[in-house]
Amino acid sequence: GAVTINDVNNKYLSYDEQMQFLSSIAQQYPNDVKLQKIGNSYEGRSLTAVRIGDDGSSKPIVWIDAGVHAREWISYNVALYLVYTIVSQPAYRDLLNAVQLVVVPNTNPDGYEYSRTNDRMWRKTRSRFSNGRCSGADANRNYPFFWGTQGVSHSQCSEIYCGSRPQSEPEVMALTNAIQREETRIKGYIALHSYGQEILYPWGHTMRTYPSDVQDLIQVGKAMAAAIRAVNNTDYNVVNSGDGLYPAAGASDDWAKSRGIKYSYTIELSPIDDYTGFSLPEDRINQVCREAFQAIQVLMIEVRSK
Ligand code: ING
Ligand code: ZN
Repeated sequence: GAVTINDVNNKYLSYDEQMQFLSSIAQQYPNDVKLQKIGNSYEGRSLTAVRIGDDGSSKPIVWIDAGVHAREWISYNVALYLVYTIVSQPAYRDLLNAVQLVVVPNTNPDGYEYSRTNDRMWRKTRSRFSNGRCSGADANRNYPFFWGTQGVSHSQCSEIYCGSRPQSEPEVMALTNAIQREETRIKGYIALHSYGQEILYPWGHTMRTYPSDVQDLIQVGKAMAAAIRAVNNTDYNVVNSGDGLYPAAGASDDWAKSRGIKYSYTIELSPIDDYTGFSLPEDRINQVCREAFQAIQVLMIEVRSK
């Protein structure tokens, strides 16, 4: 049968089911939701951007993408929940009139399907390189900003292989092209990952180096964390990704920030650090979705007033 919000709230979905859900939402809310194909994955799956509240005007945009790392399953559900909730609840009408949202719910469909069917802990894309022994690159090390410098590997078999060159991955090429087409309007960017319950801000390519407006990033990051805490007392830490986690060059949020997108973050969703890790039980999906939704709403409100 049809894929419903009930499914999104209660189970992990295949790529095809995710796309079915988006099609049904686009059919149900034709004035609010437009599906835009921004490219193909290495294996030829469509990369879909969901444009919400795109009325052809020059409203500020908040851009959300999810699941660049295949095993971080909760991120896909959070993105789908966001699409559904923002268009189906009248309370968000005003916000959508002022701010456009673009959501790419699955930025690595090949890796995700591989994680579902072959290797639950798969992280990378599934591209093949010439003379390659191993498949895939870490798409979050493949963005063209300080590419290949720190916290990466140049070995094809590594989990953090940065690719043969910047944007070697078709998924990264598609995302950077799509963002650059409208980058002057994009005021907020969040890459959804898991896990760790952290709101990470740039720069991540090295340690103890921050954008000049880092205080603004921290302030809005803390407002997002407070909104999450208000739901069920869940704690998200606001930290610099280079200092708090580890330096890693070629990540999407660093690149977005380098393009002038002021509020650029990576959110590490739940769990925090328990034994479930990437395999968050399905009965916890809904709460994580509701929490992340509140954080994204904070960012939308912030850019609206800018
Ligand atoms: N974490 C991110 C990673 O790509 C990160 C952390 C984000 C590092 C941004 C640097 C910059 O390793 C996960 N869980 O993937
Ligand atoms: Zn990740």
